[in-house]
Amino acid sequence: MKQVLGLVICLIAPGGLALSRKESNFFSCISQSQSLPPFDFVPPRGSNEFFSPHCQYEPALGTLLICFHDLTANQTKQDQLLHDSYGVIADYCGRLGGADLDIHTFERRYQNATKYVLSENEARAYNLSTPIRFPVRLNLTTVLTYADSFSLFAGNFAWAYDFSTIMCMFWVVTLGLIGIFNHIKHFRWNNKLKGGMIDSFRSYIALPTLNGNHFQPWNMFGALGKWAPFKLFDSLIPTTQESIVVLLYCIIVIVSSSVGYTLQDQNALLGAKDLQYYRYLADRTGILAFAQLPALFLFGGRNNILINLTGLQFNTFIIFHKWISRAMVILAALHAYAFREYTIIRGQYEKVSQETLWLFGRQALEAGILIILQAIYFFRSRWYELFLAVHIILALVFIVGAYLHCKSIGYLEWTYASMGVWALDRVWRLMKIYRFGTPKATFKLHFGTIVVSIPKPDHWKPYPGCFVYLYILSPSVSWKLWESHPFTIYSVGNEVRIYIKKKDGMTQKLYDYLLAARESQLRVAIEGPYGHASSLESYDNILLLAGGNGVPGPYYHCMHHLEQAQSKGWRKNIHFVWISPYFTALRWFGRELLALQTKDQHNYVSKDIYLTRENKLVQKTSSDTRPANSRTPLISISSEELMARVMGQLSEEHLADYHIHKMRPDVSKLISSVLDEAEVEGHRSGLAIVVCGSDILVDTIRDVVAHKVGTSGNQMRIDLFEELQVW
Ligand SMILES: Cc1cc2nc3c(=O)[nH]c(=O)nc-3n(C[C@H](O)[C@H](O)[C@H](O)COP(=O)(O)OP(=O)(O)OC[C@H]3O[C@@H](n4cnc5c(N)ncnc54)[C@H](O)[C@@H]3O)c2cc1C
Ligand SMILES: NC(=O)c1ccc[n+]([C@@H]2O[C@H](COP(=O)([O-])OP(=O)(O)OC[C@H]3O[C@@H](n4cnc5c(N)ncnc54)[C@H](OP(=O)(O)O)[C@@H]3O)[C@@H](O)[C@H]2O)c1
Ligand SMILES: *[C@@H]1O[C@H](CO)[C@@H](O)[C@H](O)[C@H]1NC(C)=O
Ligand SMILES: *[C@@H]1O[C@H](CO)[C@@H](O)[C@H](O)[C@H]1NC(C)=O
Ligand SMILES: *[C@@H]1O[C@H](CO)[C@@H](O)[C@H](O)[C@H]1NC(C)=O
Ligand SMILES: *[C@@H]1O[C@H](CO)[C@@H](O)[C@H](O)[C@H]1NC(C)=O
Ligand SMILES: CC(=O)N[C@H]1CO[C@H](CO)[C@@H](O)[C@@H]1O
Repeated sequence: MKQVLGLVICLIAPGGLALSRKESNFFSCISQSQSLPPFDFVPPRGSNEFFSPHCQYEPALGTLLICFHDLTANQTKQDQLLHDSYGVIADYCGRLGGADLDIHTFERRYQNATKYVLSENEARAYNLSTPIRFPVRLNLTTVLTYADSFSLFAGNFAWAYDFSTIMCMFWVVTLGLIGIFNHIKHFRWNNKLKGGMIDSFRSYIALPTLNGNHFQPWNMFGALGKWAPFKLFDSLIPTTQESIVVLLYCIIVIVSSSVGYTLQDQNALLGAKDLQYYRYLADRTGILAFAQLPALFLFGGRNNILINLTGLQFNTFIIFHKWISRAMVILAALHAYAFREYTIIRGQYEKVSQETLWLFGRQALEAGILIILQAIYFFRSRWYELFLAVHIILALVFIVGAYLHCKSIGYLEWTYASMGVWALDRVWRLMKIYRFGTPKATFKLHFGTIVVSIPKPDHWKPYPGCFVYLYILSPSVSWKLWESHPFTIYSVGNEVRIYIKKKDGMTQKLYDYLLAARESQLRVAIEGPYGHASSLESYDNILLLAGGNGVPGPYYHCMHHLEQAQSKGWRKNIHFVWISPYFTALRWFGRELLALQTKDQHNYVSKDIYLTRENKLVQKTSSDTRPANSRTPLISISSEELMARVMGQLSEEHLADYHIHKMRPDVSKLISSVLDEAEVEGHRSGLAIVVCGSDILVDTIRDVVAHKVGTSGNQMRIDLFEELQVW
């Protein structure tokens, strides 16, 4: 009896068949039938010893049919239940039992079997030398104890599926709610959503960073983090709202994998308590791990439809992607651990651990653990391209391993969904590249910044705040032609401009190349546009805050809204503020600054430039205290002409309409003054703040805005649109 049970378990054990309650009758009857002396049937070589007699030998099949009838007798929907059980036999016999059975013959076969039937006691009187040649009516009491065990066993799978559904609903509901509030920003009555509870919620939950760090890496060891081994613990911290979503998700994962286990003293199917426990845990965590896959792959893609639907940034989804991956790997590790213990107790470890199914599962888990380790901020921020390549290769190893692990036992829908989502993202990316084409772009080194001008096809529609991935298809710069880097664009006329600040990777190579060549025509591919078209139309006041090289996005908004205002006759307050260290650090953007000045004849936009480190320089060189906003008549000529004339020597005189402050601005005061001005001018319907700049600046502004929302009482609604992204 024990050995026979062992056989059942061994067959359904390694991967954990998806047992549903439908299959309960089938497994109960077949298990009980296995405890009889053997039937007069020798399974053909290589066939499944467990299923093939019941599929190929008439008396054994008859035994099952009689058992089904007995189990379903007196039940209201007997026909339906019988039909389900017949379906299960036909299915298993087709897949594993080596016989294609027609369920329409089952009723006739049952009738025939009843003519020859033996009682169980009679059958037990047989022994090995005289095998059973007739159908047997199994003892219903014992069959029902199996049914009990199976229903617990199958019930565990049902719990796992229910929790998977709950997790899916969790994402739908949270992201849906966030999405609704983001989309309301398109409408003017968004600006009525303020005061009391709403402000407190936004001030303490929706807006602020968790600990002052969001885009700046944070180290849990504080100051120690500067030293080598501690540097490994640098990490990016989600905002408060994102942290809450992540926390809720983790709670759901923990609850899903820990409740709903019913252990019996002795389970007919699994045996003792510890065996039941390990087996249930293994099945549950295995399915839950698989259930994470679609969201994991969806959230990691550039063309995630949810980015569009929720209005959340790609980097928010990357945060969720990271946490889902961690949960998934932990669940998979628990699954592996529990199965290992289970097979060890059953004494099958040596055998089972050599099966391909086990080996592929192991491969997937190892790939998963490696991904988590190689993706830490330390590696990602230093060797992004290497990180990405290794990440993709390991993800492939992982998903193929997961697929093969489950190939013979089911659950493939999760892996198909994941691979589908991934493939779709790739196809979408190729389509985006194809739509832009691969034009030749002009690369120019302009005061230390690389300015790229790319002719744009007419049908390609950029929008303020969007970014693209730039591929440089020129082996002389880099042979890694597949490398793509995200850059914010500014588009004017039929040209797309990108301004690249030199870092240490591809941008460094490009910089070195241009140092020699100065100006160069290189073929590029552009993948985009990506990012949101921030809906600033519904706000009366717009504050565009840029820091350093982050200026193209806010500037694009500025030009766009200036055009809109001029053509539609809007009255709005638009403030363009650029914070930069030195005046010389403005020169690379001189052409654009002048273009704004020329376009904005009536000073519709208030234009401020803060030079945070200029003062020290100025004190050393001159005592130039000319009032910043004295107008120079240079304005009348076109910016292109002016550009040609002042190239290389852009000075404060040329920027007559800009207020140039040689100080570090207090962002809080800056926002207050914008609010006060709006109050005075009667533009009370909302303030949109668009920020892009260095990580410290953006984090500071986030917290300042959160504070303002909480303390500015019944003043107007303030919304923050961050354009910086770090992942
Ligand atoms: C949405 C967005 C818009 C951006 N817009 C601009 C812009 O207009 N002008 C500008 O100068 N910079 C911009 N950046 C930053 C720019 O993408 C990086 O500076 C550039 O990719 C660095 O390339 P590198 O090989 O020289 O980097 P490295 O010196 O190798 O790395 C520098 C930093 O950039 C990160 N990084 C590198 N490659 C990528 C990548 N493919 N995707 C995401 N992060 C990466 C690294 O993690 C590291 O933190 C933007 C970034 C994002 C995410
Ligand atoms: N969408 C995107 O993700 C995106 C888009 C474009 C660019 N970028 C990246 O963003 C970065 C741009 O930053 P950068 O390095 O060019 O900037 P930067 O030169 O360091 O300039 C930032 C300026 O902001 C000031 N500043 C910082 N914190 C401040 C605060 N709390 N209050 C007031 N002023 C503050 C600094 O003043 P001090 O001198 O006093 O420190 C400095 O003048 C680049 O790395 C670029 O690649 C990203
Ligand atoms: C009827 O059942 C007996 C015993 O199981 C079997 O030997 C015989 O082949 C069956 N006949 C038909 C027509 O299925
Ligand atoms: C069905 O009813 C018959 C007679 O009422 C009874 O003998 C039999 O045990 C019942 N079967 C089940 C499975 O309850
Ligand atoms: C097996 O059964 C046969 C007849 O049914 C009987 O003669 C024999 O002794 C039995 N053998 C054993 C080991 O019980
Ligand atoms: C079925 O088995 C139980 C215990 O295993 C026993 O008490 C009962 O008498 C059996 N019934 C028949 C019909 O053999
Ligand atoms: C929020 C957002 O970006 N919505 C966009 C989703 O995609 C459609 C069609 O591409 C756009 O029209 C929406 O603006």
